[in-house]
Amino acid sequence: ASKSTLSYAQRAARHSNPLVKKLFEIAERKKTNVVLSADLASTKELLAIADSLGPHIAVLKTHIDILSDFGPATIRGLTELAQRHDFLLFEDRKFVDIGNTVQKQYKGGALMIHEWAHIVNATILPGEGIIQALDQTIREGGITERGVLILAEMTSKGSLAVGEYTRVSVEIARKYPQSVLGFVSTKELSSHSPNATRDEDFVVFTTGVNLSSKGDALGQQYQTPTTAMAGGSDFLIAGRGIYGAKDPLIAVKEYQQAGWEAYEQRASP
Ligand code: BMP
Repeated sequence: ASKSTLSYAQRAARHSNPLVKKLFEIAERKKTNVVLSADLASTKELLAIADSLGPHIAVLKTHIDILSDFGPATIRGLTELAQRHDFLLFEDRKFVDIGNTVQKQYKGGALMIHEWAHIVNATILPGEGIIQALDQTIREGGITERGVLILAEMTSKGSLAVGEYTRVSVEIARKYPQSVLGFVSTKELSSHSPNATRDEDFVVFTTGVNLSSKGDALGQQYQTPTTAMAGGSDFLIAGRGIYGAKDPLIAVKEYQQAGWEAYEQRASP
């Protein structure tokens, strides 16, 4: 069976990566495939929205460098809320550098990303070394449940993350099954590729999801939860559509319901 016709529970049961298993189990348990892109500017606002919307999301995505007051209280708060509300933390850091530099940015530095973020992302623009570097830190870093998503496409107008770049993203992902969980992309990429193996199951996270807008004034381009899920997405990343709504709690429930219905439609036998 193609992975997109399987349920999250079935995929959890047969996946070999413990973090992907956990992610699918959370989705199944909470009946949500929503990833909240919590692009807020203070720790207080970030933790408040994580606390109130936490029960409705599978993953909280951060841009931790947007915060004006990042510190130990941010890490403590996020970690505590992730446990309490049963979601994972994804730092949208988009690493792009030589492997040696990226290891330093990931493992230590001001942001301590490896310490608190279950998931990070990276682009293969620098070549395979960047993924090799992150994989090494994940395998040898002494913390379990850490993984990478390769940024295989982008939603902004004129994006150059297309064609050969996207194809090689998938090829590199196949070489690091212990740490590469899947992709950030607008649609399913891997199972159509000629080198796909029968058992591989990459997770697709899709940004640029919005129920009511087509885009913004700076090149962002949106699709709906329904089209994203129909295209093979597994997790829907929404930011302003949720936190920018008049009532974010009502909004997150709408995205949860739309995403879950589209998933059930796809996974039903
Ligand atoms: P919004 O739903 O408010 O447009 O936010 C989208 C989020 O996803 C932002 O955090 C942005 O940085 C991120 N993102 C994106 O929009 N397109 C991509 O191709 C990759 C991203 O990480």
